[in-house]
Amino acid sequence: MAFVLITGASRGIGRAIAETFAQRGKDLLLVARSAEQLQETAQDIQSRHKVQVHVLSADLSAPEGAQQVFDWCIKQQYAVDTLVNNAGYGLSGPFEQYPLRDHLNMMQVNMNAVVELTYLFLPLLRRQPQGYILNIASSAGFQATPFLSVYAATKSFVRLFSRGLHRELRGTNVSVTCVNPGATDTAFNDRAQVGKKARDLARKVQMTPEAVANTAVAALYARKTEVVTGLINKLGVFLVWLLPKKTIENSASKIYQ
Ligand code: NJP
Repeated sequence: MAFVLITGASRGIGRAIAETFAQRGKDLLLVARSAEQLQETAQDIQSRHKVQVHVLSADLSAPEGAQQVFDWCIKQQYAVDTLVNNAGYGLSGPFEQYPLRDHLNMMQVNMNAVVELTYLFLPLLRRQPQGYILNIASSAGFQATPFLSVYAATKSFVRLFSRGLHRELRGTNVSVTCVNPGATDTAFNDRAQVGKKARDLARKVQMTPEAVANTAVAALYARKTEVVTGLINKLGVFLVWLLPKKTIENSASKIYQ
């Protein structure tokens, strides 16, 4: 049986997506940097589900990261019918606070690796009876987000890339689905160094990674173009559409400054 390949599967939303596919009996290929967390995730899933799970420790901020993932699949002769581009992170605070290298590394993981993996795996997906690509973007990708500026721009890129490719592949066996979570209870805020105000707000509205994963996998199998997870995030996206950009940007600025 063909595998589901998931990046950023060692914890958070990626791990929950792995669990959701395992519940459907799908074999898994899990990628992240932390070998230990990947092994622990694989063992946990295999202890409860009759599925194969293989793991690869790879750094997708490295220019050769995506190619390394692809070469591993080819060398091991893993057939892949589903690619989940989930690995990603943010950096909050003033743009100038971070070394340029930190921004570029994040852009490499959030955008370049997504495009590279999609490009490399698409020919393999086309060979399968059914092929799926699931890209995890963000509700932050619907507007400029001051003090999370580069992250929001990367997720806007993922949204537009996904929507464009979805249309390009219409009529083929491969579909592209973009999922936009809002605040979700993962390690995201720690890695992004999000401040107290935004964390307090997130705690009030955040979804579980399991709920996000269920929505994401259901949307993938329904071959939807794009979904926003949860009612509150849907309302947020509606307000972004409705209100003047300045109003939205001022309020985002107050949250993340
Ligand atoms: O975050 P977290 P989430 N190379 O930090 C891996 C989006 N999102 O689950 O490498 C390879 O718990 C990392 O593993 P490790 C968000 O933008 C979230 O929330 O070992 N892998 C871990 O497995 C992202 O696209 C929220 O550190 C790398 C995983 O990625 C997706 O959801 C809101 C890596 C991150 O797990 C999953 O993030 C939103 C690298 N260089 C969008 N760097 C939210 N949680 O609130 C990290 O709108 N990983």
